[in-house]
Amino acid sequence: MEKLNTNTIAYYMAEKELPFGEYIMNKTWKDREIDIKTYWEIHRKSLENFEEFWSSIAKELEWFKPWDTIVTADPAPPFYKWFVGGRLNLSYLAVDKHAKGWRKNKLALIWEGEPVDGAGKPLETRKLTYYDLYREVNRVAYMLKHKFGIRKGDRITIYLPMIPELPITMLAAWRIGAITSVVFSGFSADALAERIADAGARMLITADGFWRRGKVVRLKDIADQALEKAGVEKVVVYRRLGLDDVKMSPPRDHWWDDAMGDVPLNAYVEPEQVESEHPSYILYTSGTTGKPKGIVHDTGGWAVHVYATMKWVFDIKDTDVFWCTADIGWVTGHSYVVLGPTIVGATQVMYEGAPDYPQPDRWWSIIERYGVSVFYTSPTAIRMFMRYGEEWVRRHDLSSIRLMHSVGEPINPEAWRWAYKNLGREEVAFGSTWWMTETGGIVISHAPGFYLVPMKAGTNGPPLPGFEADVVDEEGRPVAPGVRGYLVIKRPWPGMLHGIWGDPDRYIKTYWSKFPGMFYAGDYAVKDGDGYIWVLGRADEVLKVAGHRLGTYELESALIEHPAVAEAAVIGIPDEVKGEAPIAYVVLKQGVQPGEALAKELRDHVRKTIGPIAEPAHIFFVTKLPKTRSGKIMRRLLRAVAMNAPLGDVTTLEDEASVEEAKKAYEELRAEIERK
Ligand code: 6R9
Repeated sequence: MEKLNTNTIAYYMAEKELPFGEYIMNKTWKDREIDIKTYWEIHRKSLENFEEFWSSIAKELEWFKPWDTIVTADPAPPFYKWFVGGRLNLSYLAVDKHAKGWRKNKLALIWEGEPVDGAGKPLETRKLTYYDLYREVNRVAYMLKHKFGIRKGDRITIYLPMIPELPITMLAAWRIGAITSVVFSGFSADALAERIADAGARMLITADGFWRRGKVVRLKDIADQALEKAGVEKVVVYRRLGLDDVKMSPPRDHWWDDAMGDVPLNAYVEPEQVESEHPSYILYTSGTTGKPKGIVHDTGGWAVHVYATMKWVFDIKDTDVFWCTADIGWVTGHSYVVLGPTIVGATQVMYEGAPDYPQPDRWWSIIERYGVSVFYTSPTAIRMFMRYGEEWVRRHDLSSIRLMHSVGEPINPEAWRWAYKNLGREEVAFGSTWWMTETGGIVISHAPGFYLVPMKAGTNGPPLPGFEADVVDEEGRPVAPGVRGYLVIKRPWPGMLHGIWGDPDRYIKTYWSKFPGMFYAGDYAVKDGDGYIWVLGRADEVLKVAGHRLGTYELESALIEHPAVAEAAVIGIPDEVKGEAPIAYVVLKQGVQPGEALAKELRDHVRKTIGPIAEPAHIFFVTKLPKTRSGKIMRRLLRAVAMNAPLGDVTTLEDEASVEEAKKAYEELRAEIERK
């Protein structure tokens, strides 16, 4: 059988105008089933009464002060503000509300560390009730406010692994109106330094280290390298491992335990009643050009969006055990680990380590042990487990799962079917939720908690109620079914970004200029005859490696930094497991000799400057890169070469020999792979 991957299957269907999958419906969800025509009717009504629709949902949350205006553009579009005049607090909604009511003793968090004993049993688990969480959030808020003088609007950079202290610190920061900037613990010192400096953070919260695939990652050492380039006033270090040789620099650095030492167990910090449009977090994400963008989110709009989608998309009930496998360093973890489950008072699972450690059934054993019922994961993970084989799944009873979704990249129909059968017994509701850092929450998805339109293997489904997403052509006109176009959102939505930190012009230019009046997502998509949207992948120079967003620009900058490199071009090529893998074309400086050793050195260099996820799968040494006459690298041609596809329009190409060279390099690699 021909091996298909994420990108090609969707392109293939789009290009050949094939029917986009058959309807899939199961007995279990029969009572929620509606046909697509009925759904579009509901969707149309939600847009007709757009403001009332969203305000009726916002009313389900507790506000200290109700809003005067549902949505307005201030000073002008695209600077939208939601629930203006309203005041609320995320930490209050996430913990106080539950700790004061009947959920007080309900489990909020079941955490499992990576290490296991000889029999494969986890060595560390922690369980926190909503009352425990409430107490810890208050105590950390007390530390931030009274020990370190953190005030409303101050930025705190958080560089922590997947331990309970990560969501606790975020909720504590939001309690006092501080703005969090979480940096993925897999990122390098340079990436951390850049983010600390851009956000102007007063404080850094990190850990001594953590476990990953049986190895210790010494996080504070990496943080120290970053702090040489970007300073903060205070650093708090959580002892995750108890390493005894961690370098501490007083008076800047404090151990978490010392800082928390005399904070009373019953410390209480009044939640700051922040304005709806007050920023809650900055999250850096890759774009087409330039340094990562600090995407800013508000408080009220984001809360409403996340709350609504927890109900519609995940159908969360008090009897559920929710598990979103994403790291909190990415947006999925912000919305669906930190805020989503807590705002609805759910019990959730959080796991520190690698999915296949110590062996490929770790996740299945977690699901079995805690009875996970709603499961949110990524296509990369599913494809990895497909490779390991069904035997690993069959060792465990996964019958607790009743609903699943995937996120982060397109899911190929094979992976969808595999998961539907092997994890979901062909009984679960299962979709692929499209959204991005900029949208703050899910936008296009099946919504089994609401009504369920028939599922199809690999689709994202129709836009959720209250969201006007569409696929348009170059002129901004809706495309016909089966025609590839650009994904846009045609009106503001509650969880939308509130700009780019410190760069309003870039906000307008990146998202609102390609199609006036519409948010441009940067994705290619097609609609099928039912109006279901199938997102195909990025239309710009952004890679999705194992669901993690990386800019070609960032990888190229990292390579060019190396003294041997003159020029570099990076593209993503389809990868069976990761969706995409970066490959790099490198032009060396005069006199430098190419070779295996240098290729390895460059790969390591990228790991070091960005993080292990960014490591190029291959480095090709060439003497020139394909460029336009005006000097822009034509990555599109490199991609065509790698995909063995037609080159398309080459009239602007300056030197055809560059493409020939890329072809040759690629053919050599192919031959080498075949030899092996
Ligand atoms: C949530 C998240 C955003 C980009 C987005 C698109 C891709 C995300 C997807 C999907 C197809 C899905 N993407 N979910 N593509 N189907 N269900 O991943 O945010 O890291 O900002 O990435 O991810 O290309 O534009 P982020």
